[in-house]
Amino acid sequence: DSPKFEEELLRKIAEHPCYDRKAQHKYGRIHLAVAPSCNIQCNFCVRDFDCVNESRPGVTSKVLTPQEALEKTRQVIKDYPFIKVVGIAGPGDPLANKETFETFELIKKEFPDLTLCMSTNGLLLPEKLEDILRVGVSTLTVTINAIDPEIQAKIVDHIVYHGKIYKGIEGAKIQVKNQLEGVKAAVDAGIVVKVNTVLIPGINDKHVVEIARKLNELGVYIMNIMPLISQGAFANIEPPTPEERKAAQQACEPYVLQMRHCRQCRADAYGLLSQDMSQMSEERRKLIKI
Ligand code: CLF
Ligand code: SF4
Repeated sequence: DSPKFEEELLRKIAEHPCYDRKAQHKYGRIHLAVAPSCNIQCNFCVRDFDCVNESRPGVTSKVLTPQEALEKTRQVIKDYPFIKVVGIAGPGDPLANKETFETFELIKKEFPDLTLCMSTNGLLLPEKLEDILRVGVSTLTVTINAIDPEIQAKIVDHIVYHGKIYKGIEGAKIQVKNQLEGVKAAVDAGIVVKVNTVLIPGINDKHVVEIARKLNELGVYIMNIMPLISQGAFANIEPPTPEERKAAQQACEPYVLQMRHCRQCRADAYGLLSQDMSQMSEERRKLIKI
């Protein structure tokens, strides 16, 4: 680890609206919705919509090709030069879509100074880490809702891994193992890792501190505890109250830095976190041709 590399990473954190609370009002991000497929089935997910591991409920982002994504980035960066981060966060799992890597390659070639960011369920993280590093991703989010496979099995119905379906505990064991190994390898390779945890009352609410302790051990930079979105198989579970979420964050804080300003963005959001420009008027969209 050269001092120059460290310095560069610190700059990236300071300019990342999700990783640094102070950066959220100054710097923005653009999400490129190039990744429609997913390889797992979370019980709180309805796949007509964006991945809710890093997203807002009930929205469907239009999927772009890598070339369209590059074009959109050009247009948006021209109008919003304060955007410093290009993220791929769905609408499915970025690692389950080869377009994710094609897109990052195109962006890196044209915009070498932008920070490349990605959010994943982590199932394919160990085997894709080399590609992630090759295309230049430096900030990575992994959604970890449990480190105990018994609990994870209640949250994810099944996974599709190397062409085979694994249900319940069998799938949970594979996913948890890959997530933890993948996070460790990513941290060791110099990627700044964030973990998103969906707080699900009665399922993992008593388990989050155990997750936080593990994240500390693995060298995770920041943890984002998000409230459950009650839909799909979990439609009947009440989401946590703001007080319950706050208590969970407080309990985890001694182990890992807490993110408290998440906006649960769409897979095609852009601008400052506080102003989601993807919801701007049609006229404005046409004006800047996106
Ligand atoms: Fe996007 Fe996520 Fe990167 Fe940020 S969002 S891929 S880390 S650039 Fe940020 Fe949005 Fe919350 Fe995500 S506010 S949903 S944490
Ligand atoms: Fe849905 Fe995201 Fe879970 Fe895939 S990883 S099932 S897209 S919430």
